[in-house]
Amino acid sequence: MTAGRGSSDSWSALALTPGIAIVGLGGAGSEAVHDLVGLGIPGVRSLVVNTDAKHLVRMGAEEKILLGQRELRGRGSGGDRAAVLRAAEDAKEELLRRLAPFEIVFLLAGLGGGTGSALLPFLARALRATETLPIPVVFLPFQVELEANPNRRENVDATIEELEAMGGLLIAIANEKLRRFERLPIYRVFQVRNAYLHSLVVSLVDMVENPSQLNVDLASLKNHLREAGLSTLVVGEHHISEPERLVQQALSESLLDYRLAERSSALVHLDGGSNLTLRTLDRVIRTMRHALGQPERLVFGTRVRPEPREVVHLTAVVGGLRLGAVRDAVGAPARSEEPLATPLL
Ligand SMILES: Nc1nc2c(ncn2[C@@H]2O[C@H](COP(=O)(O)OP(=O)(O)OP(=O)(O)O)[C@@H](O)[C@H]2O)c(=O)[nH]1
Ligand SMILES: [Mg+2]
Repeated sequence: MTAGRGSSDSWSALALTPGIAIVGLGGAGSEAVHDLVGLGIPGVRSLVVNTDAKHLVRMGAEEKILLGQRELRGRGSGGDRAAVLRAAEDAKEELLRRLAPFEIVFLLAGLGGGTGSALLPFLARALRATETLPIPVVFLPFQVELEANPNRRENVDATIEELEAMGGLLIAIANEKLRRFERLPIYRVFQVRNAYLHSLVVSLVDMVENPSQLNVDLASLKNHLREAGLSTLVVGEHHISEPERLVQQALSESLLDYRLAERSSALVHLDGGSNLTLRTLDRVIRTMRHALGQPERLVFGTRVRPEPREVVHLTAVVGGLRLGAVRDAVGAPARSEEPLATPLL
């Protein structure tokens, strides 16, 4: 039983309780939450946590938490992870009281600073000891940021190693991959990234929150993750006539080149119209199995809308990422001619 639920006797109240939260940690994480709120995330609670009071004030989120007021005086940590960790330990009970009532908590941070980098693994670990499923979402810094500052690189590597070792569902977005848009103003580049992240969050929320014909709910997601090792999330959308392209598109649009270990797995959900046939489903599953190197386990679900639809939406949790996959992405700058789309294998 998750703490904080069941305060009402009515079961319908339980069905309406927001079970999912997105939480921005530090500057970059908070800005991403701010953008996601702007794009609309119905039924999802938004929170930001920072050591920087001025930054916190500007953010549009339902709840805001200033951390480390005594030591850091609301001025940010300036890269001091140790100071942030001390503040987090002091506030651990309060943070868990606010976050543990949710069933899923997305934790967003840009790695390389002090606040987000320290808080993300701290909270992921603390939440894993509860019933709540934490989903870390990390932005990996641009190569130039790391070249200019070796301490930052150590900081980033340590955080990634910790997250990879924890296993579970991890969404990592390599900022270097955004170089494809290098002629756009910087704020637009981050908007493009956040729009992609928005589609990931909304797809996962939709998959577990709304009942479907072949259901993939929170319990099946948790069961799947228990065995899947380090996993990630991909989404795609394509015309119903080309199921193979739908899979390719979903796998290639990831903003990180993942490499799979020998034992891969997948949980696949298709959302389409009344014209979605078993044959289409079959083609999607076959292509997925082939692309992932014949995974050991492949669970699937579908939702069919009452009206016909030209477009099918795919959401997949891919398990069995090779350890080091995320860390390697930090070390490998993308060549500008390299497509954003890089297949999983
Ligand atoms: N501001 C901002 N930074 C981003 C964004 N995406 C990635 N980053 C990177 O996120 C990393 C961490 O920076 P911040 O989030 O500002 O750091 P912080 O967690 O607030 O930590 P301190 O300010 O050191 O306490 C940097 O390497 C940024 O380049 C974004 O959308 N906005
Ligand atoms: Mg900051």
